[in-house]
Amino acid sequence: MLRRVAANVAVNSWKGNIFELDHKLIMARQLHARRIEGIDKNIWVDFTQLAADYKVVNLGQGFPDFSPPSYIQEALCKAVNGGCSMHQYTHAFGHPPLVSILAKFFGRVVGHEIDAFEDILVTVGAYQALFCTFQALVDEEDEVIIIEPFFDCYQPMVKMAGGKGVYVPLRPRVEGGKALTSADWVLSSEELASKFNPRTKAIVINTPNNPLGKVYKREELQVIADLCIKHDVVCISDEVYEWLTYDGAKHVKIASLPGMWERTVTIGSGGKSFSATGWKVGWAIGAGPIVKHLKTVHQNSVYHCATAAQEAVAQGFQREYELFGTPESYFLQLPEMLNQKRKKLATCLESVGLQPILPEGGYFMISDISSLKVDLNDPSTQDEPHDYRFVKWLIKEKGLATIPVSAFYSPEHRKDFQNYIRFCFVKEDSTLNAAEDILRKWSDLK
Ligand code: IK2
Repeated sequence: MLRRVAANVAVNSWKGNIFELDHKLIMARQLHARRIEGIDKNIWVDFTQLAADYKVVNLGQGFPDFSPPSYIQEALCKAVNGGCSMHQYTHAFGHPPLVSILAKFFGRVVGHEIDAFEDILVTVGAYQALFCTFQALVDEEDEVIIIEPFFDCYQPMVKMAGGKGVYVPLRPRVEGGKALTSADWVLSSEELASKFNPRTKAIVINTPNNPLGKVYKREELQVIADLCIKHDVVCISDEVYEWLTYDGAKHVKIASLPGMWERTVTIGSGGKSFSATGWKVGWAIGAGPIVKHLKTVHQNSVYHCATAAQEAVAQGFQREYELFGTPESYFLQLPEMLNQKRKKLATCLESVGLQPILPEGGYFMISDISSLKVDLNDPSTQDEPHDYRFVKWLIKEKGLATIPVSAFYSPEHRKDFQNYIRFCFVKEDSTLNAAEDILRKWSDLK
């Protein structure tokens, strides 16, 4: 190869056209690895850019546009001013104060003793915890069952690990009318059971779910747990919104069900826990014999996460440990505050004819857009799913950013779910009011 390049460079230098040649050579050889084929599009990259270009009211990406609680900001400042060690590497698999308090805190929640140094890996956000999990556990040809709709990165991450995603959709139960809450979206136990086979290595669940807001009931989790145990399958449980449940819905950790601790990796996020998504501190918790493989990926890729941010999250959990179950706990205050915002957005959407599916948990609310008659005449988007076209139109023409829900489906099921868009309600009331103004003006014109 090198010799060929050298020869060609010589010829083209003589022609005085070396730059053109370099370009052609690169094109002649497939540069990218096959494992990244078909996953170059990313909803967050594309739609966040579009929202920024059009300076919109942003109910798109899931981040609060209000500050984290003051005590956690102070904890970060204290950490940053805390001397040399806060600015240097800490323990590769998690800053000792953080893994210690996570072990204590979640040991109490899950009802199982957790070893701070064996059973926990601290990562760059929940995102990297997911990446380490798939890389560590999924082999070429392994199948991974993914329940739809799903946080979009599961599919490319399974592909990059060489595995095959096998998809099972939650379906709206529409007897006697439309599904009104996320609890009306259910799994068929038979359909789920039919997806398990000897190649199945893992199943991914997300509760509370992004984008739907479904909070799995204990009975629903038991069906999944029974299948995992029967088929000797690992459960990857993404629980980044675990504190955010509404109207009496209760978050249950699948790792707490009998026989599941040994086969579950639970993923969490300091960013979502403390409304500080930019800090990117996450974790994977599970039995040591599983987590040690995640550590292998971590030590050979990222190795370590920012010390000061880990220290601040540790302080936050220490405080929550002491206040757990009391009115001062942020993990109680945050869902109370978000519940008001959830109701505000639902009322607004209903009043303009956008029937929302009321979420039982999480940051998001989805809404059916099939009844809206909009002239989507932008030729540049004509090959895209309906919800993508609609969201682009809403950004460009009305100045409101949301996210198309078909992005949370596999390519094979995407076409069946292109009539919903997702709103993030974890926003200042002024942002929600601005969105309401846009929707009202538009509905008055219709
Ligand atoms: N898992 C789920 C289910 C998430 O929703 C997220 C964050 N997603 O937020 C973007 C959006 O949907 O608008 C993550 C994992 C990643 O969390 P972290 O920020 O801790 O990496």
